[in-house]
Amino acid sequence: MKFSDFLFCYFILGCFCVISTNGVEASHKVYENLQSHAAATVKQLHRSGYHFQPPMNWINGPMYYNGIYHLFYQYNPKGAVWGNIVWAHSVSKDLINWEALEPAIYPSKHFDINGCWSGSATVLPNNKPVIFYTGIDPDNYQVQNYAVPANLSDPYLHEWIKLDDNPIVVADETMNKTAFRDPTTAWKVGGHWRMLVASRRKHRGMAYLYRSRDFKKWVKAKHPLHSVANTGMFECADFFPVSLYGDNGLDTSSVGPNVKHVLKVSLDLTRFEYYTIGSYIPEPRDKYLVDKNFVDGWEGLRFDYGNYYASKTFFDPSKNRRVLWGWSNESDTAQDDINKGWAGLQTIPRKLWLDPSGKQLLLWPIEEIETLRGQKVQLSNQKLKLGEPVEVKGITAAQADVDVTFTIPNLDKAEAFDPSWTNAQDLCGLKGSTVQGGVGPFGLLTLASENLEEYTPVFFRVFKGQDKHVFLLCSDASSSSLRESGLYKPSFAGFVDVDLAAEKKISLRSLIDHSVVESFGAGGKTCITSRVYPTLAVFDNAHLFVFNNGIETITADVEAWSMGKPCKMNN
Ligand SMILES: *[C@@H]1O[C@H](CO)[C@@H](O)[C@H](O)[C@H]1NC(C)=O
Ligand SMILES: *[C@@H]1O[C@H](CO)[C@@H](O)[C@H](O)[C@H]1NC(C)=O
Ligand SMILES: *[C@H]1O[C@@H](CO)[C@H](O)[C@@H](O)[C@@H]1NC(C)=O
Repeated sequence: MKFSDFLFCYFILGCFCVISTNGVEASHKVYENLQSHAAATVKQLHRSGYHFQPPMNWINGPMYYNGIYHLFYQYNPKGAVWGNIVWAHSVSKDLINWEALEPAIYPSKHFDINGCWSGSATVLPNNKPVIFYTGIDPDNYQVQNYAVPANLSDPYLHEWIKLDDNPIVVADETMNKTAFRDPTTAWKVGGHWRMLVASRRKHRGMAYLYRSRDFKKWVKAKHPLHSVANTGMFECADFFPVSLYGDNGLDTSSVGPNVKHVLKVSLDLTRFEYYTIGSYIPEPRDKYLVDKNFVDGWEGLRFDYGNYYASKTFFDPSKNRRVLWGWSNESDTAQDDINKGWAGLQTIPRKLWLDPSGKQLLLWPIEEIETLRGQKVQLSNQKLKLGEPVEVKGITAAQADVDVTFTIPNLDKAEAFDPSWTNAQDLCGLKGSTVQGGVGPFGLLTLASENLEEYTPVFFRVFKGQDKHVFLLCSDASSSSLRESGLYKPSFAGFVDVDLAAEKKISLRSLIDHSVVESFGAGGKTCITSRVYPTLAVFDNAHLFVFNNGIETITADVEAWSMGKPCKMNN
């Protein structure tokens, strides 16, 4: 079977969450009844137009090498059988158009015979790339392996070789051999390379640190780089530097006085990711000190407060930026995925850098996505009065890029903030888009049917806190579909750290693509990805509105574009 044929065998999807939840234990939910029915055709309803949509994806190691972007992702060509997880491989020159190649890594040796799970790529200073990945061995233990390109002159690096000195890292007696995975991109300071492997010790999330002089013999450091009590298993750890000044990215080995470090972990138990920012002190012994005032645990900052997991960053030297890529799973059922013939997508890659405040990161869709912008409409100085939504007409609302700046003349009418509202998602559930407020809710009604039977609102709401205003950004799926059963419709939300005293403006950008809405509040301070499945608001019957259900009148300046399809989309 050619790879392009089995790209359409998408029935493994139900297992995705299981890989990460339970490793190889018996509790795998394998949807056996679903395994053998490939969808005859890929259903177009709800399929995204401009997002990368492989059959199944869990970012392994995005990489830039000699002018080409490589995306490796987790994929099972044979259905839901655990042992066959391979590294599928696609290449691109612009992060927009993609070409699928043969899988880069698949089970073939004793050290990965039961699976080739996530990992990372590192480009060594001699311009040679190396992949680290987790192999599942005959005992179902998780071990760390490496692979190198068979032919460095091949611009696409089709073929990868696993050398016989694998595995390079195995869990020792003090560690859990079935919870030890996802090696990071390596970095080098002084004479030593370092990398992390994610794990757990009872309920403590662990980021074990390994060091090597020659990139082959790796020795576990006496202390993990970081660990956090009561988080549960860490997965897909990512550790990278950000510049204190400006928005340029840094090579993963950068250290120095103008550099901060970020540690991100995906939490298996909550199915969310969180990050901290801190200082990395490599010598004499590696220390990562989280800056004051960061929450290190389930309530910490997130790259995205919605459907977003297993992300990885990489340094893109061609544009001097750090690029983040995350996976967004479906919010319908496994049976729906079988019927659709596909599931899961990659969010639009995001450039990532440190906010000037140092208190958080900023994320913004890579500029290349703007090349897909087509027909443009604009609404200037549009007054938004309580309960009078205004339609943004003239674009394909099911596949669009919308950028709005809201001007709030006065914050006096903001509702009082109850300090017990610590959970943004609960608060959004309580104060939905139709619950009248003082300042807000105002924002967009995306993927809306003409008469608003269905809509996915993305909106701000402002509260008066004890000593400052509190901004909430919601992306609420609860009214997204008339379909009542089998859909997960959370009211995703995050707080937005802004001070409107001076400017009185706040921006919102949403990338809308049939069943995915990716939103960026306040220039990328708070991001939320929602997956929704309208029944009426599909294709040309989807509409877009700006709205305000607060007493204070808000002004909106809207720019919106129809979005095109890339020429080459992997399949
Ligand atoms: C390596 O790749 C180059 C470029 O594609 C090709 O010309 C050459 O034949 C390849 N070498 C081998 C040994 O396959
Ligand atoms: C090791 O990890 C596995 C998978 O997460 C878990 O089921 C098991 O209980 C862990 N063992 C110990 C001793 O913590
Ligand atoms: C995506 O799917 C929803 C609905 O099934 C689950 O609730 C989430 O936990 C899941 N997210 C991840 C990261 O697996």
